[in-house]
Amino acid sequence: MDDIVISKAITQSFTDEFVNYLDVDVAIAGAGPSGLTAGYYLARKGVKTAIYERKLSIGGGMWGGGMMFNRIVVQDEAKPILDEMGVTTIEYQPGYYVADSVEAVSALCYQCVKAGARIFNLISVEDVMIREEDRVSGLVLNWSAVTMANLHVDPLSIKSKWVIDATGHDAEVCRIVVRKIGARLNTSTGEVVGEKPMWAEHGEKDLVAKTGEVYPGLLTSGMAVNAVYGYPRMGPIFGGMIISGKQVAELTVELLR
Ligand code: 48F
Repeated sequence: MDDIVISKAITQSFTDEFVNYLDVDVAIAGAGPSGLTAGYYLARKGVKTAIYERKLSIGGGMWGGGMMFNRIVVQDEAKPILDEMGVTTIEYQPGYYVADSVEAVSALCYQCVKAGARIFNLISVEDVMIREEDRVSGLVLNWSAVTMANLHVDPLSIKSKWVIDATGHDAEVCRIVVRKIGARLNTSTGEVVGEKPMWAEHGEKDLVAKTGEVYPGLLTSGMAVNAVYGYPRMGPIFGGMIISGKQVAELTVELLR
């Protein structure tokens, strides 16, 4: 057993892959349920997709279910997606399906990676690349450990035809675009409006209605949509998140054509 071979295998294979993904079709910020679903459907269409996740674990807010009861609820429209991913659901009442959040996250992650999307965890999106007359054209990345330790270390950049902000409640990429270049987003104020109090029915509908392009080169999916447009949060119903992920993938495939 050669320790150096083990070290080489890890560093070389990671570096090869990272270099290969410096120029992608789609870069997704955030590996929560919407980012993972988007990655799965994009990769299934042969789109070169990289997902960058700040944390060690992927899955975002899905692990914890509702208030740490590790169950999620989805509605009729989302059930076929969970079926396709191989997640077991139980109909609790007509139109309300319960799933184990641990199984759901694991399945989304596995299917996303097996479909061909690459997930780079422990990497934070800290800035965007703006080119071609104010179009978002890539992401600026750093190790999350660098950010957490407040080290003065410069980041690296990746180029992307389209960027998807799937960073959840914080809508971080959209906020960066507004802050850094004073961009006007496709929202009522031109800025990130901020999410409104919990209202599952409206939150879910608004999310699906507004998933899409919010600025040239930049799309939003999942909870980031509600944060950007000023729509209600929806709590532990997760159907809208995965529907939004599928929808943003389909839209991006069209845009790439
Ligand atoms: O928050 P998150 O799960 O977003 P989502 O996919 O789903 C929202 C639900 O979990 C829940 C909800 C359901 O009703 O309201 O909140 O829209 O996943 C977002 C992921 O993005 C990562 C973050 O760690 C999380 O895993 N993230 C956030 N900012 C960055 C980031 C960043 N700057 N760089 C990289 N990853």
